[in-house]
Amino acid sequence: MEFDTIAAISTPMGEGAIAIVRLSGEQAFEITDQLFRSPGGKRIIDAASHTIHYGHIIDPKTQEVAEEVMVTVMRGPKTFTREDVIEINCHGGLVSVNRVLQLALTSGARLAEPGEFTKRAFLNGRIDLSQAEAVMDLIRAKTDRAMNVALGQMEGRLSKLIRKLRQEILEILAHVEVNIDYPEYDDVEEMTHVMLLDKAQYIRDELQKLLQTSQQGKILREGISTVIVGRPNVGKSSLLNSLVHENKAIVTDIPGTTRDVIEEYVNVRGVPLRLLDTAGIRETEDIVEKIGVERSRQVLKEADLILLVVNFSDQLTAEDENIFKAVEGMDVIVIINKTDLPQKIDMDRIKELANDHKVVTTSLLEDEGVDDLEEAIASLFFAGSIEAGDMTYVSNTRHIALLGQSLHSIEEAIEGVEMGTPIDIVQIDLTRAWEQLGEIIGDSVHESLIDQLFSQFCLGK
Ligand SMILES: Nc1nc2c(ncn2[C@@H]2O[C@H](COP(=O)(O)OP(=O)(O)OP(=O)(O)O)[C@@H](O)[C@H]2O)c(=O)[nH]1
Ligand SMILES: [Mg+2]
Repeated sequence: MEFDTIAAISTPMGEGAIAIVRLSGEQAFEITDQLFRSPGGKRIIDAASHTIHYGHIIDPKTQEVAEEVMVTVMRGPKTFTREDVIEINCHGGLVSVNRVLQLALTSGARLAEPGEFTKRAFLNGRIDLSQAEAVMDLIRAKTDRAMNVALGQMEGRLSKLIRKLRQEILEILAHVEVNIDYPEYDDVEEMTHVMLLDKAQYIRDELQKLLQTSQQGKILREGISTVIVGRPNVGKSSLLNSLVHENKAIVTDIPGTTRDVIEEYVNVRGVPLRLLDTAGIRETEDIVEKIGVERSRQVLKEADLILLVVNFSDQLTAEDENIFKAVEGMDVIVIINKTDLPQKIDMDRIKELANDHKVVTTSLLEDEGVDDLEEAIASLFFAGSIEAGDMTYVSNTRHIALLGQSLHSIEEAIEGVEMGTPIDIVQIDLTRAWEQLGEIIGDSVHESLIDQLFSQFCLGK
């Protein structure tokens, strides 16, 4: 396919040692040649593929030097997009990188939309849709494990599995076809039914297995949304700081210190947590604190895990009890903090309130009990350890939905066969399952979906 030439800054916005302006498309080399001057007068268009060239970017109108650069030349199809690709490595700050981009744009390139480079890689057949989505996950991966999942997907592990299952469905469909075409042979029908059930059940089991990984996959990708709640001053922010091993949140002895939700990513024994420290929950007249308390209540609802902190050295209050009530039915670890101080808390009542939840005692001031807490978190989620490396995890919401749909279609087909439904009805269910799986790898996707998907990428990718 032929597309116009796109350009974007492909490195994060902000100060860095280098920043890269990337161009992709038929005119990438010509456009660069208008801007680039090498000391030896070499032209990019004559350069060998996958070579790098020193020189300057100049403004073609004024001949003023804009930036000192290294230009990487990559000829399609051996590139990310399969098109001709130029990467201009700039070393200045934001201003000069932007100037280089502007010059590329005034010389004939078009500003790339978010994800457009990856979209081209997909449209030009270099990667399939699930691989393209993995690129996005890779950029966002918060932990090593999430990175491995994304890498595995990018290498096409999921695609391979999906292709295999689709192939199996096709084989069943072929048999069904024979059955419809030659209904006079009784034994063909007999065989088709047995085979159909057999194969469909196998596919159902495989889909179920894949879906079972999706919970963990999602966790690996996004982190377990973990909310620290409790009354003011019990040590919530201290807990966040302990878990991230850094003083990220402000800790003071003034109740109501934390006013807004603080978010940090942390890896607890391989379990990725998206940790949220919240404002202590209490009745308050302070308008700012009130908003903070309201936010605490909101994030609470979306949490995968609650770390509920109470004060060992204080009596339980109605506020504590209310917080326990608010998290009923959720995954909760109760943390009794400040054990270095004299006990005032009623442990029997805590046991009643905690119910089945795990209870951990800590003194964050003296750095005690944090190990136990980490252990509790890890065992809660992975019941031991998981082998992220060797499994195909499904972590993408769109993939999970499609897998669920195709599982449903397969189940309908199985039910149909078992109930003796006419074979052409069963055929419809099977075909649907085949299409739904196809959507995961982009074999039968709508164009609007493609646009929407790629627009979620960051600019320049
Ligand atoms: N003695 C003792 N003090 C602690 C312990 N953990 C925290 N503190 C102190 O308790 C006070 C409150 O701690 P924070 O972590 O700010 O409490 P918080 O729950 O975030 O409070 P708010 O943000 O106001 O809701 C600070 O002075 C901490 O140093 C502990 O284990 N023992
Ligand atoms: Mg706090």
